[in-house]
Amino acid sequence: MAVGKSEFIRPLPGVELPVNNRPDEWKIEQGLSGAKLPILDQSGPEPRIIEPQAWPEIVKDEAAIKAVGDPEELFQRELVGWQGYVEWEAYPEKKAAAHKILTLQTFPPNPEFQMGPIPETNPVLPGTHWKMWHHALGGELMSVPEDSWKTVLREKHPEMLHLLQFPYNGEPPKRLVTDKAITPNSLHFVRNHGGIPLIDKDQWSMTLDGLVANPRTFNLADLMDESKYPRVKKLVTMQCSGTRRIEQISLYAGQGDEVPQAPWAEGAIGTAEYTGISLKKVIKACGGLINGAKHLEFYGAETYFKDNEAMNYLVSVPWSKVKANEVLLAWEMNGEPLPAIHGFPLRVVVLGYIGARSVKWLYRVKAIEGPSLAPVQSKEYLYFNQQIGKYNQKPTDGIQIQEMPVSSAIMSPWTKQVVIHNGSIQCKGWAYSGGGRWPERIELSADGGFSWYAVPNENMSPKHKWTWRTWTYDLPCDVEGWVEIVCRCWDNSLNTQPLTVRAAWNWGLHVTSSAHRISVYSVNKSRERTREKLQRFVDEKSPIAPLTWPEEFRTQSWEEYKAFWKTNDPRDVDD
Ligand SMILES: Nc1nc2c(c(=O)[nH]1)N[C@H]1C(S)=C(S)[C@@H](COP(=O)(O)O)O[C@H]1N2
Ligand SMILES: [Mo]
Repeated sequence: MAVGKSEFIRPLPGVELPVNNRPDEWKIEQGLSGAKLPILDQSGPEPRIIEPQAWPEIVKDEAAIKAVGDPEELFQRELVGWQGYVEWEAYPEKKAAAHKILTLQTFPPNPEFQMGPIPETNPVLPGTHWKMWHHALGGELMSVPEDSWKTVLREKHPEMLHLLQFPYNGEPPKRLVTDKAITPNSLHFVRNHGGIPLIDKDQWSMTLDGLVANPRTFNLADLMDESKYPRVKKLVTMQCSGTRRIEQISLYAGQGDEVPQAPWAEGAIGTAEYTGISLKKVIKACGGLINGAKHLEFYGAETYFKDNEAMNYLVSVPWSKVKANEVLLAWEMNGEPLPAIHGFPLRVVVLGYIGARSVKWLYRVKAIEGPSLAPVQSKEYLYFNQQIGKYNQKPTDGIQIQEMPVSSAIMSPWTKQVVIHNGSIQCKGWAYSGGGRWPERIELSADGGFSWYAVPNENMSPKHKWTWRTWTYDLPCDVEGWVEIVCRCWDNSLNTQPLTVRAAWNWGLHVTSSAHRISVYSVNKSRERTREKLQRFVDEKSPIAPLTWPEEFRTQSWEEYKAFWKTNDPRDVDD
């Protein structure tokens, strides 16, 4: 009987191995355990090692927290029929109370996953901090994490990849991302910054105020009045600027914003037909903008936490975008009422901008002079220069991301996959460009980006101004072994994608728009020998996977071998 591996490496009884290093020293030296790597400080007269530091002790001043007040009263539901909605922006004293409670205690650190192994669980990350912050305030927020998860299970497809349980962030698995050019609602990715408010549509209303001539409140029936607001139906691709972040995380983790966020792959993008009206018409109904208003700030009903502050979800878009009729207020998604998870009963849909501006569970639109100062607008969703590091950057160093650059991704095959083919590898994926530009040409390379084949037009889904195009292509590939398949898109302005992740680096881990690269192990069955060999695996009943296992049968007989040397030059020659 074979000796088990663990038996083999166990030291002999009574023999102590003379080990001075920590057991994982080799892994640390090789960068295979980045989170534990000590910092090397060379800035002083002598080099110094800063070991990973222990997290400060968790503290909680129960008495002082209690003295702030009764959570049931402090943080109560703002409106009848709006489960999970606590209003913050209208009550500075309430914000102050929440801040006090959050700073009278500390929370354990988030588990490291960017520089450590990503857990093999679904949900991948639990979102422990966010749950704790909601529980720390209590009141209406107490049951939000649990209620939100129930909504996920009710509304989303059972095959969704749950990247972050709370706030819920999920994307469809690769095989379903581009299965249809229009994404079914249950498979559309979800990016939440907080809980999912459950709003009774009959109790819903929205206020338009700030720098408008006549501030007004609208209910759904008002907005659905076609005699006042012409109905708009638009096919729109929503893309989170974090899409494909995993490529940046896997190469060089380093996020400007320390909060663990969804390690998005290629599925944080989806396309749906939205029904609603143009926001411009609603602003007109309020008598238009006044006093130099240039931006519209959107308020989402859920609670967002940032730096020990509680707030609602706020972002803004410029008036020029609204004026062009490119900002919709939508209540239907693919012919159905918006699912709760996508903003029921009404959300903003900003055509051609990153998803972050398309505010869900909208309850207020405020006309303001400059871009919103709220953190999602001013401190997050920023595009930094590559040379700005974590300890150097400040928010004004980043470009506020609005329109995504042209991008594309391969959904099949998967990276590291062994593909048996007949001379061409069947590939499929998506391509998208922000700002109302669209994919004109999609190109694939089987040699790392030296030669490119164009996907024929008939293999691409129809062209629309605000949407992606899905595509399929049989990529010619003669060689065997590892090949690097690359995909890139040219949009109608002839913008294309940088060829490497590093060439378009962002410390904020947003906008991974480089050409998508995957490594595939090509097995070309159109080659006779490969075909025969594969048949032998079948005949010999021998497993063909995994790649690194030796073959269990002889691949050449001695007769064949000797015959070769008789008819060919020998290994060495004398003259
Ligand atoms: N109220 C609110 N609106 C929001 C968000 C949010 O967290 N809260 N997330 C934004 C972000 S970052 C994205 S990418 C899109 C995602 O839309 P979806 O969840 O419907 O796919 O919603 C945007 N609207
Ligand atoms: Mo997003």
